[in-house]
Amino acid sequence: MKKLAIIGMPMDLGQARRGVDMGPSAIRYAGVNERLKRLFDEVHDKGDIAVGRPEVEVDPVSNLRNLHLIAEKTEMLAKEVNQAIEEGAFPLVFGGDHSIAIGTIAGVAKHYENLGVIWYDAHGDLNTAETSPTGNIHGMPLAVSLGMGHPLLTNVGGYAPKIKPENIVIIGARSLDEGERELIKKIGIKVYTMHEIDRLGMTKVMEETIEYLKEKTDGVHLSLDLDGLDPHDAPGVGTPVIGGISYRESHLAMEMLAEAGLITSAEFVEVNPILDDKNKTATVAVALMGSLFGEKLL
Ligand code: B3U
Ligand code: MN
Ligand code: MN
Repeated sequence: MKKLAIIGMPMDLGQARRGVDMGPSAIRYAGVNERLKRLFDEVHDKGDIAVGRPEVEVDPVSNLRNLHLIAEKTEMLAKEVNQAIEEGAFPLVFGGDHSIAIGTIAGVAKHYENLGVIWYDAHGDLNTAETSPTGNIHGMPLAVSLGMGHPLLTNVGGYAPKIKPENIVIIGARSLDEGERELIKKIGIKVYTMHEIDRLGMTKVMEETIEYLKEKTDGVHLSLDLDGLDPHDAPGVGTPVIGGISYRESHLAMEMLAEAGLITSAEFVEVNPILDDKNKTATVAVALMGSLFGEKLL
């Protein structure tokens, strides 16, 4: 019995551009339910987490914009994700900016001894208040999940850390801050930047990623930031970075993950329909979900 639980997280508090809170609506508009119903025995769309319309925090904690709100709302998401897993469903979360991953991973990681994470992104999202050039928490969720950052964030879900550096693979990086580069080297995170993707090809990158995670993890979360793709293919994102992963390479990556049967939870984030071109980015996200869950061309 293959069950899917869809959870929308309409939150834009992790960065400064409004509109990414409409991501879950845009993804549903692009036909996600109909598409995934063919691939699961049961699809339960649980609707959206009640983020509401909170005023952005007037008194920001130093270099952590909307800290309290994000801690509170990601805690709600963590509970919902946890419940979906307890019900025996595969949790699929729609963002929202990438700060939502703090909640998704908090809900997932306690179900595994060694959760693997594939972070498909132009960015490392490994900043802390000390290293962040912007104070935007969407640039911090991977560090937070490793137990680094403000305790209000690292303790979402009631435990920390959620994941270990050796169980992480970053794919598509091309915009890393100085502190992130240092951290990657210091704690030993596997990273396939665009250089390796160009050099090895996506087939080899995914073969190596699957091999690397297969043995040592008992579940793998896919956190896919649409800005990992090239802005030509996914223009509706808040911080586009040229020179990214193509639509075709991304399909191949998802198909190889489907074949490997490796992924146990997923989130698709940073879809901003206000910045998009006729809902192209949400449509791309839904197509990639099709491949991730085993859709075949023939
Ligand atoms: N690394 C920068 C920029 C950034 C991170 N994530 C996104 N943009 N989407 C930061 O603000 O931490
Ligand atoms: Mn990101
Ligand atoms: Mn990004």
